[in-house]
Amino acid sequence: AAAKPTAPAKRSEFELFTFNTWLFNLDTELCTVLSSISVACKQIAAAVGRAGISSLTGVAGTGENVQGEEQKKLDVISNDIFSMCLRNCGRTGVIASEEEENPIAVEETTSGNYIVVFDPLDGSSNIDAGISVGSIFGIYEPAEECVVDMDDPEKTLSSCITNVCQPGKNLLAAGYVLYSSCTILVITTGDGVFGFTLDPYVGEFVLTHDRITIPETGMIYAFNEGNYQLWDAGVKAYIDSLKEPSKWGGKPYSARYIGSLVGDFHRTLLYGGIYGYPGDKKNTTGKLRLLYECAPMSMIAEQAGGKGSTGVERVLDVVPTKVHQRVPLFVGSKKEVEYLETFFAKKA
Ligand code: P6P
Repeated sequence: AAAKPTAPAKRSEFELFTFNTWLFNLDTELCTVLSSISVACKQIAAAVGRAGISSLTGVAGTGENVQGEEQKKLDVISNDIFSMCLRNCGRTGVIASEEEENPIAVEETTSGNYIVVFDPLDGSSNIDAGISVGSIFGIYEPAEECVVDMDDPEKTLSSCITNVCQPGKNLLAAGYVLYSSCTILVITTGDGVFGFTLDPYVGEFVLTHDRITIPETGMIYAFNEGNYQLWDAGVKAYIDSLKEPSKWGGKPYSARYIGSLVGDFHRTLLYGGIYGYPGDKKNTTGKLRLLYECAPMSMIAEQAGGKGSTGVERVLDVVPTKVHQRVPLFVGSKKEVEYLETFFAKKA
């Protein structure tokens, strides 16, 4: 049966179904966290949109982050904005950022006690060229209070994160914001996927994609083929097969890759296809991080009828052992991810 539309029929052209209206259906505590994230992303959208004007392009001069990547000015600014909004909402117990080595216990917590993991500005190497970037987040609900031993906060916080953040069990909400030709917030709380486009004149995210479903196939693949020689035989054979017209009714797959996960994933979600970042000879677990990149994107894909896989298992079944743990990621149309998995099965 067709999913029920979420937005009521418009009573007037001036009636907007905003993100805040959509939030009213949720638990108050979660609603507060998500509202604070939407405010952070509006601020980041403004900073990204004015980067060239406000001298916000270029490197921060803070050296490399925990990922070994040179921080951009906007990486630091976006991380600060995200962290401040999450602290000030009073509902987060612990926050973990791609930009911070260790998770942070939030003193301002008054209730809720959620664990929020995020990549505040993914793909920031694209900023100076004005290419799409994005923010990615996941919200986990701890089964019990995350008791932080203030004598050894770092250790207990990391164990708190890895014990609590079981993507397949208690990833309550997952989402991203794409900063591109439009600023669009895409989110799931476990009952479908919804897209809200920022109306810059009203300053609100407005529902534009009511219950997104990913197309069965898209005949588009997004892989960085510059790494081809580093990939194992199964992945090479898979990529080679996409280029054989005879296998696909006379027209091979199209390659589309902008080097920004949020942009490549969003196109895959709406047009179908597959995004892949395999492990390789240099990095056997690939580049993307489980908790705040692979798991949120996989939850969104599954909620839209697609799939998120490491090649050999469902991403949401991976039990984390480290905050910045990396896993290979293949995500998109279910049929296309399952076709890729046959090349891993063959190898096995
Ligand atoms: P490569 C950006 O650094 C990122 O984390 C993703 O947004 C993107 O898909 C990927 O890495 C690009 O990595 O190695 O192809 O430049």
